[in-house]
Amino acid sequence: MSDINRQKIVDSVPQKGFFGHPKGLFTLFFTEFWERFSYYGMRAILIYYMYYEVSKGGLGIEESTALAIMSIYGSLVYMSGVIGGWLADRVFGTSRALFYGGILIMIGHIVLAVLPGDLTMLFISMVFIVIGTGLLKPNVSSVVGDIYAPGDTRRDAGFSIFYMGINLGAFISPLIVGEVAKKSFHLGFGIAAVGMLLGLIVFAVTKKKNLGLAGTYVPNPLTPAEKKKVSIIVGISAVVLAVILGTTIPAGIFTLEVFITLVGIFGIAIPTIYFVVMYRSPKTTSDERSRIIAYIPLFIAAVMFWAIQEQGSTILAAYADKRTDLTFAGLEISPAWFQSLNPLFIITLAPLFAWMWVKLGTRQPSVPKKFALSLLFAGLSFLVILLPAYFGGEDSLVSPLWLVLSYFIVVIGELLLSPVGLSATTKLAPAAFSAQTMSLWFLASAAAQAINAQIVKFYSAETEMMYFGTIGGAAIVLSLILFVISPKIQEKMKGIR
Ligand code: C3H
Repeated sequence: MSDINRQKIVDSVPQKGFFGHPKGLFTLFFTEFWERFSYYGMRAILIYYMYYEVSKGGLGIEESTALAIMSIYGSLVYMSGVIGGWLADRVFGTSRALFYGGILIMIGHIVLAVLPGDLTMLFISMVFIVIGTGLLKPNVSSVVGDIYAPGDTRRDAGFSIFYMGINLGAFISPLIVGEVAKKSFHLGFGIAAVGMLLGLIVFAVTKKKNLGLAGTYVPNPLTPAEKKKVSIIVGISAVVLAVILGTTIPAGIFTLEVFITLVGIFGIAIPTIYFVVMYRSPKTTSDERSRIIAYIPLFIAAVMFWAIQEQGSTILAAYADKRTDLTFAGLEISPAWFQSLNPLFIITLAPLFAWMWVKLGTRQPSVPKKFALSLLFAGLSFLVILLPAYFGGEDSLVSPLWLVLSYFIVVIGELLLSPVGLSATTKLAPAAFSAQTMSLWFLASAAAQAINAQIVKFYSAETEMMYFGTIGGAAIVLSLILFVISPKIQEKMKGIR
C-alpha cells in the first residue's frame, strides 16, 4: 500500500473515542472479543463432547483420538490464516474477508448446535470454522495496524488493548458455554454461534462510522490474467482433491491417522518454505538475511512454547475432567472453567509486565533472553503438574490448585513471549515481506499444534509423570541452550532490540 493511501485511511478513521485510541479500535476490539468468545467457548466443551459417552451426550470417541483432533483443529485454524491473508490482500480486502470469515464461523457453530451430533457433522463444522477463522483472525489484527499513522506512539498500546479483548472473550466464554453445556452440548455450541452473530452485528453496524476506509482497499488486486490462472488452479485442485478423497476414504487408505500425519508435515513444511523463500529472495538485503537467521531459533522456541501452552486446552483439559477433584470449598466446579484461568491471569498480569518493561528500560532482558525465560516457565508448568502423581499416585483425585498453579506459571511465559514475539516479528521481517509476517508468527502456533497431534497419543494415566517430565524437561533444556546462544542471536539481529 502506498503512503498516500495509508494516510488517507488514517485520516478517515476518527482518531479519538476509545480510551484515547482511534474509534475503530472499539469495532475491532468487540469483533475479536466475540469471535474469541465463540472459538474458545466451543473449544472449552469440544474435547468433552468428543470423548464423553453417547449416553452423556458425547460422541464416544476414544480420548487419545479426541486429543489429536483438538490439536490438528487448532493447527489448521492458524495455518488457514495464510490463505485468509492472501485472499484479503489480493481479492476481498481485509474488511470483507473478515466479515465473510465471521459468517462461515457462525455457520460452523450452527452445524454443531442444530444438526444431529456425529463425526461427519463435526468435520463439516470444522471446515467452516477453519476457513472462517483463517479469513477473520489475521485480518482483524492487521486492520488494528491500519488505523494508526506510521509514527503513532499509541500503536503498541493499541495492540495490548486488543490482546485484552481477545483474553476477555476467552475468559468469559468457558464460564458461560461450560455451564450451559452441562444441560446440553448442542446448546453450548448454540451460545458460541450467538456470540459470533453479535460480533458480526457490532462489525456491520459500527464499521462505516468507526473504521472509515480501513480494510476497504484490496492492496494488491489480481490482474485479469492472474484471476484466470488462479481460477484454473483452484478448479483443477478441487477436482483432484475430490477424486483423491472420494477414492481413498472409502478404500480405508486416507484415515484420520494419515490426515494427522499430513497436517504434521504441513505444519513444519509451510514455515520452512516461508524462511527459505524470504532468505533467498533478491529483495532481501544482507542485514535482513542475518535477521532471518536470528529469527529461526526464536521461531523454534515459540513452537516449543505454544506446544506446551496449547496443551492447556487439550491434555490439561482432560486432566481437569479426570484427575481433578471438582468440588472445592463446597463449590461444584465445571472442568471447562479451568480454560478461563489463562486469560484471567493474562488480563491481570499484562499491565504489570507493561509497567515492568517501561521501568527496566534498557536494562530489560534482550528478546532472545525473554524467549529463553519463557521456555523455562513453560517447562516448569509441566514439571509442577507431575508432582501430584509423584506424591499421591496416578489414580487419586488431586486438588484443583495444582492446575491453577500450572496455568499461572505458563502465563508468565506467555507474557514473556507472545507480545514480545509479535513486535519482534514485525521488526525482524524483511521489508518486502512485512505484510506476511503476521501469518508467519501464527504459523509457530500451527506447527506447535501439528506436533502436539503426534505427541498427545503418548499421554495416559499410566504415562502421566513420564509425559509431563519429558516435555517439561525438553523445554528447560531448550531454554538453557537459547540462553547460552542468545548473545550470538542478538548480534545477528543487527541492531534490533
Ligand atoms: O487467541 C489468541 O489470539 C491468543 N491466545 C491467547 O491470548 C491465550 N491467552 C488464550 S488462552 C487459551 C488458549 C484459551 C482459553 O479459553 C487457553 C490456554 C489454556
